[in-house]
Amino acid sequence: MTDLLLTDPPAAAAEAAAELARLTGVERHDVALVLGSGWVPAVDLIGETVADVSVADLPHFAPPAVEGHAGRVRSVRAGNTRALVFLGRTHYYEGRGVEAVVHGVRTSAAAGCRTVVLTNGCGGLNPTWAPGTPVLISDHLNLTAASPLRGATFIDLTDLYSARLRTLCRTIEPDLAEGVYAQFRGPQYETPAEVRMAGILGADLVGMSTTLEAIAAREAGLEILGLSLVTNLAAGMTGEPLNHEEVLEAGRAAAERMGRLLAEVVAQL
Ligand code: 8IG
Repeated sequence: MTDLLLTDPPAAAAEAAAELARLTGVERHDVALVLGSGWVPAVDLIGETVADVSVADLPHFAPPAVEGHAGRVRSVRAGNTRALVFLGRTHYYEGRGVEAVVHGVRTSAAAGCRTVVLTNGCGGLNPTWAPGTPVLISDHLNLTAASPLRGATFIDLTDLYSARLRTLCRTIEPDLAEGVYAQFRGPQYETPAEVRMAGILGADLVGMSTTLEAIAAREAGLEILGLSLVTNLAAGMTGEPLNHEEVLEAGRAAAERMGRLLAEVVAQL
């Protein structure tokens, strides 16, 4: 495997951005949104779809692997803002390597974006957060033991999740909760003991995405907004086992609220 994605990730991102511009007819985009579990149904509220592309038609993107994740990229116009909306993402647990996980973020930066909105569905550790509760990510614990950075790239992650953008979200939804997101490798959900461990370490949310993308986004100079949708209480907090259908249902139920929030954020960037 001597794919450009592995030998020169920025060059791979530049190739993908050029093809994206060609296929969408949009030369540059302003903001990228990555819609994770539960967020995809919100896409139609963000703005007017100008173009819809399969990631399979873009250089160095992996085909989608998870049900409920569409594997498409839309160019959406919201007023004067051009948004690039990824419907689904490549997860680290798919085993395609960290370069594949962060390729969308790097492509977004190469496409001109200055801001990225990383969304996910996750488990919540706060028992007052019912399924369908949106939470602003204030900070993260990267528990994957992986990094998208190579060599001695000593990047500062203080205020990784933009305080400015969190404040903006609160002008739209004043009661938005905020919390620390822990990324586990997955794909299995946590054991109850792992959920207790995450809580002791300072996590409020547990999921399988976002932190590696946020690190790559910071390296690329993007301002980052992280938004989680609590789709289930984390393992062991109720007597019930977790299931993927519950995740999808919480997303469908919260889609309108999430869509309105994302549309307002994009409009006010
Ligand atoms: I949706 O409870 C969703 N994704 N790790 N734990 C982890 N990932 C998740 C969970 C969860 N719910």
